[in-house]
Amino acid sequence: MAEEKKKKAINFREMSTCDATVQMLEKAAADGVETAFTRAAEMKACPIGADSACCKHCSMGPCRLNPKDPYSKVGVCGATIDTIAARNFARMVVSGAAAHTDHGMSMLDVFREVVSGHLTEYKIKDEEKLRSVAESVGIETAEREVLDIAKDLYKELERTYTQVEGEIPFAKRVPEKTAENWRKLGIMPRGAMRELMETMHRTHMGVDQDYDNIAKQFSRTALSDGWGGSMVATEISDILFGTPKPLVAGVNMGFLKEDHVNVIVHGHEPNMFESMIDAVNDPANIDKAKAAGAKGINLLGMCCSGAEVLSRHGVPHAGNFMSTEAIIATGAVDAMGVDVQCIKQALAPLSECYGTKFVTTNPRAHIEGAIHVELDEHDPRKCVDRIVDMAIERFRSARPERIVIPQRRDMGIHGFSHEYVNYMLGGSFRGSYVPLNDNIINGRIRGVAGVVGCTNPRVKHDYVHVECVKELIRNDVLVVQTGCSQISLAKAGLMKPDAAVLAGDGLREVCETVGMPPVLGLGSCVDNSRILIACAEMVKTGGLGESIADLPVAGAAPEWMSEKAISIGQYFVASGVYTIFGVTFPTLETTKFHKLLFDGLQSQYGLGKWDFAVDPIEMAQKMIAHIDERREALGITGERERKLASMDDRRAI
Ligand code: XCC
Repeated sequence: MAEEKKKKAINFREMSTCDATVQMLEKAAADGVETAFTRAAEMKACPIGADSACCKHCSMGPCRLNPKDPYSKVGVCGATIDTIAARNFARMVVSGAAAHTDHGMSMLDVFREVVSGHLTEYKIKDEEKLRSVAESVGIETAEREVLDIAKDLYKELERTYTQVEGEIPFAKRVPEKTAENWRKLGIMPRGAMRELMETMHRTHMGVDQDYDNIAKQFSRTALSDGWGGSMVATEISDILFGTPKPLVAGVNMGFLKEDHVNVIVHGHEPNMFESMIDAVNDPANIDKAKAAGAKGINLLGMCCSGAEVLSRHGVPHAGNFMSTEAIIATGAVDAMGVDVQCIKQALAPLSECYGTKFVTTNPRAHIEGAIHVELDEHDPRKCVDRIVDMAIERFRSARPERIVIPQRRDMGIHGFSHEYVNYMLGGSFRGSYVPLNDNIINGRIRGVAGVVGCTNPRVKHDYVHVECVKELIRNDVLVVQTGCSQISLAKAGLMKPDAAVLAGDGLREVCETVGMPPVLGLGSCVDNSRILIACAEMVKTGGLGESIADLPVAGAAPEWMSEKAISIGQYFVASGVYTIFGVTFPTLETTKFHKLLFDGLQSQYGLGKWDFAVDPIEMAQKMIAHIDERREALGITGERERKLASMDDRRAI
């Protein structure tokens, strides 16, 4: 019988460099359960789809063009390969941007309810941040009550979504020359709802059929994510739950505890997690766990939810996107509560195999086979306490006979923010980006790279992230990180100050002087907005050009998989950043649309540009080449100083 046909043995060592993940994938295979790794090995990616040579926007098709000779055919309506690929790309941007902006909108919903006094479970935790965000969008804060400022801020930030005409509030943070260029090109975003709607309209059959014009609109849409929805998500989360400050925290599966009730939170929005922290620390719940025979309740995060609370509270992180199934395969997870985004549907049947209580909590994300307990922000404890109860019950009565917890615990420093970079390099009295810019100008730091994004079973898990970052720091490039990439590097030990020994002489000197790691984790994927703000600060500080496009910076998503990554990539490109992706790229190299993304956006429009490489060293070298090109254009290629900065030198800066 087909099902009984022996499947080819898979060598998981070739699929991941994460020891704990490999160990658990082997266990899952021995237990007879599938994972995304085994499914990817058995299912080839569709070649037509991978090249974006297929259009299914109407029922005259779906139309398949020939990727080997893309201009030999057009679709039934006459759509060319450039129109088809541009429309497909635009819709990836829309989906990714919608995910981030909807996340930002829910944070703003919580904020509105807090400010209006309807919601008392959450509070304004970071008043200093509230004031600084309000000031950045032109709200008067001097001698005003916190609540008054918060009400004005809510009204102002709502425009990020609903504004029909005119610029979104955080456009005020964009360096003037960059913003001027957007206005000239017609890509300064209006409210996200309008941009998302217009892009969906334009990509309907028979509307916008000029790839160049479509590219302008998806750039505007992506900008409404980066400088809009994502930025609101980050800033409101900081105001409500606190701006992260560096702290020592751990990642990996070794933080599961066999003698505790283990609860995992997975997804993206921080509010459910914040309430879960209260629930697992509630003495009543701890007593219940003890009565069931456990020593206590152990809470861990996964994916971006995990990155949020790793940064803010030092809650251990169990693993990134490609480890989520492996973590269930330990058998040690009593309950997993999930909200939105990056939750593999396979987690539901897999949880059933191991008796894990798999609980969806968000009205936007039900999963067949999961238990649904909806979270109402007005009474969040009702939902999270129920998850804890289910976890305790599973601990008491339904744990599998064999639990295996890989003994890997990787400590590092997490919780950097653009505010902290200010303080860290400038000191508490002279907080500024001057020292960062100065170290870039004098060449100790060659440039800054954002290495971010997902993991993907089509490439060796964690490997591309880690090797790319190692090559960058070896060449004096300071690396900032978010999302699952940050977890890959944390597992490799690069979030420790000791990792400075792997850096080039110049970067090492700066790291050792300040006591910082060469790789700085900034949080979850919406926190890529922190990187945008840092870029804007670098421009405003001076000495590195007048627009973001002038900066010696580059971005990469070495193992990307989600549409959110495409939106992030596009908002970095549209902001002026050279951005390189790995795995695969949804265009055909020989097409005009590809040339626009990989060259024209920069050469014709003064934005950034896309690039692609699968090999991590090639990827890093391409980023370094771009950084060097920018350094040359800025006239800062001169000999690098190798002098160790004394405290006097630092004070003098
Ligand atoms: Fe998802 Fe955000 Fe990608 Fe990780 S990095 S796989 S998008 S969890 Ni955001």
